[in-house]
Amino acid sequence: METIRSKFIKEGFIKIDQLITADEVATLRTLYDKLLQDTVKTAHLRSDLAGADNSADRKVERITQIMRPSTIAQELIENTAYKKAEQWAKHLLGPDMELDFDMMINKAPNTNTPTPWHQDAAYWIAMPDKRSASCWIALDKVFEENGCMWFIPKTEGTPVLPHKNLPHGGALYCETDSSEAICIPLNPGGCTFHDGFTLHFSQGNVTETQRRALILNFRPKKMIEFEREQGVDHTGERKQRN
Ligand SMILES: O=C(O)CCC(=O)C(=O)O
Repeated sequence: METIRSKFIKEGFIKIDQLITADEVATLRTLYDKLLQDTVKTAHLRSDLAGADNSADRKVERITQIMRPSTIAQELIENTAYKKAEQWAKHLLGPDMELDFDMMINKAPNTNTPTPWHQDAAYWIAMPDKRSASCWIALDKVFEENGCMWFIPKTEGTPVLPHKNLPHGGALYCETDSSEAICIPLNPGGCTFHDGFTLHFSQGNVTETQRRALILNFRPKKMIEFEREQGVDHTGERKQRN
């Protein structure tokens, strides 16, 4: 465990082969699919990371993002995934780490739309305590062709780079040299953890099936309070804040 922790601190990401069991994955998949299909209940939390292009040939959501899904499906929180991820976050960064927000990111079949290179901290306000850990849980087998995660190992003092939005309010992206990027395939129930400054990306899904990921973000309790005091609850528009 200690080597994993040092690797996370040094490189900014780690992989855990099996965070949750097949049964826990099955329970999450059921809840996940229900939320994906419920465009009414999720409307205020839902958007396309690819951008809201409503032209005739773009009616299908390509990268569906649903923020804070546990605010509408409380059963999610009861899934052991949340407890196990929190234990890991505390192990990696300290006992004051708590869940800030959860989100779903689904890549629909045959949509071939990458999530561009970015750092999560670009989305967040600047915080005095910069510790954070995002647990990206695969609910499907993930590999290059359906959009597994890629990371660029962090170097000391990596700053937040300038980011722009994809057209139509899509994801934030930045320019980076990705020649050292590492691809992390996972089985269902496996996960990665990355910190807010680590550059990451995923290729588009060119397979016949969806690619479902549940993401849980942890940061110090005091920083969650700091965010909430400034009205930040991770349900707002996508823009660079840091
Ligand atoms: O699932 C993806 O394609 C991207 C995920 C991501 O950017 C994140 O979890 O911060």
